[in-house]
Amino acid sequence: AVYTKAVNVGKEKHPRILDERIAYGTAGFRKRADTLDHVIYRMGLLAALRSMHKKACIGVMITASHNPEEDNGVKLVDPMGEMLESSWESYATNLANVNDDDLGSTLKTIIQQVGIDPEVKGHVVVGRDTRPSSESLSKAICDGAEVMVADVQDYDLLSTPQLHYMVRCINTQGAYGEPTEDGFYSKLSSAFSKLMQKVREPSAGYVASLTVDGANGIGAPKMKEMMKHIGTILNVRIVNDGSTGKLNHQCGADFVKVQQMPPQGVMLSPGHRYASFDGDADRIVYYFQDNAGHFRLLDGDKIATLVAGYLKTLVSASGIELNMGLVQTAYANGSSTKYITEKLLVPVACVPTGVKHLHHQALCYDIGVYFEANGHGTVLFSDTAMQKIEAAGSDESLTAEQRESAVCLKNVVDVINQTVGDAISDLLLVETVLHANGWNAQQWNAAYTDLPNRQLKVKVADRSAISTADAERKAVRPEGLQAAVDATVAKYFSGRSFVRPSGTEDVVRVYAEADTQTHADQLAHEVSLLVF
Ligand code: NG1
Ligand code: ZN
Repeated sequence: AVYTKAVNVGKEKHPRILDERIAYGTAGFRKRADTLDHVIYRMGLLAALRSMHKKACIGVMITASHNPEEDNGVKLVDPMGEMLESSWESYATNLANVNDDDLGSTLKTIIQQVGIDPEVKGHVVVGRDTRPSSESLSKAICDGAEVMVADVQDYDLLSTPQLHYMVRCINTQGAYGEPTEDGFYSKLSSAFSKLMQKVREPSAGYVASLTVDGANGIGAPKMKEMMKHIGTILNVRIVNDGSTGKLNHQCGADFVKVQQMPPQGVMLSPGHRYASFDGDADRIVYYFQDNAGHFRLLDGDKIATLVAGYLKTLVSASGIELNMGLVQTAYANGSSTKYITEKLLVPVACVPTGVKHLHHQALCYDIGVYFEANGHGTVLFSDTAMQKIEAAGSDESLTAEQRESAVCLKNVVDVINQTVGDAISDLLLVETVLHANGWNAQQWNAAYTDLPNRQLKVKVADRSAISTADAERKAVRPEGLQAAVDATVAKYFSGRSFVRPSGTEDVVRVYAEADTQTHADQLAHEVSLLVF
């Protein structure tokens, strides 16, 4: 009966209107919002199946992150708040592309292949960003999940990382926190308040005040809510809060990172600290104007090194034995990798683009710090790490100073959203470290100097003609491309460049870095000509 109902509700309320094939990629499905209704309905069906299979609550987020306002998208969230397991991506793609009439039989096939017990009751939770299209699309999710007789809980407006947090809280019966918005703010803000109470050097350069660009998205109202819980220990001014500007237009973390300039609505004042969220608040970058009047970006690499350095100090001060690793992608600035390896003495792993790869690798350490250069990242603590940190906080055989560092470490853990990169949580984490170190943005930036770099997008007939290996740092197809890139790179001092097909846009991305900005621009341009 559910199979027939899935077909009927699909035909009546969410008919397939898209002719071209759509694929579940690194960020789920993303397209123009007006072509997505049936895809989203079907993800409601699939989320219910996934929930029945895992016997756990599954999340669905409606957002297209930093894409233009006209786009939208959908992502499924697995039981511990992580991205949907890769093996299910093909079920998602398949279900999204079949004709309305074949919906029932496709569902039946998935149920049989996976071995799902049809008697299990599913539980699906839904969140959405502030896009105008998101409200009706979230109804399509509910329709899909309800056809499969799942319980549906609609959280309405949430940032992407908040939805991930809810899923984990629900599936751990509250051990990770309360599965409510208030629970989210309370957990993070109470840990943050304790960390900010610690006294620091009187001569310190830290000032507890910054400006946040909300990208005219969900991050602005959610950050405002967080500030109600935080009070006066941190002074945050929010611009691009969605009251006048358009989502992601001339603002937000992606704009600032790629354009390497401040967003609309921000007049840089020297010495002040700024941060930009992206449209669904899972990315953050910082920036400031230096004494010479130059715009300086503190991107995901800078955040990762700041956080890793601090954690390393805390771990060693608490006398706990824990191994730590840092995970990057090929887009990480070469200077950051050098600094982490040679100065911080923390091992670095390089993985392909996409959060799921970073997250997966970070699970290999007691403490795994991962960040994409674009500002998406977090820190993962293994169960062993958590037990050791908890125990050390009250271990009488340790010195008072060691115990205090362990308690501090525990509070740092509670400020972090371990499910996924989270702009609000990452902001509190960065502020914690700057406060502890007594640093202003300039002092933070002084750790290492970024190599000048450039990212370009190249439109090509078929981006799948390029395939890569070695964490996307080498092109293996088409034949001869890598040799040509190598020959070009060899002409530049400190040159590095690679090309890869984007997983979220129909373009090939070119990245280049070199000793000067002019050279980085030239190298990127020369390499982009090789891609055609
Ligand atoms: P693609 O389009 O595959 O490069 C982009 C980002 C990723 C990741 C995804 C998902 C860059 C260079 N790429 O992927 O890091 O964030 O979007 O949003 O920033
Ligand atoms: Zn995002």
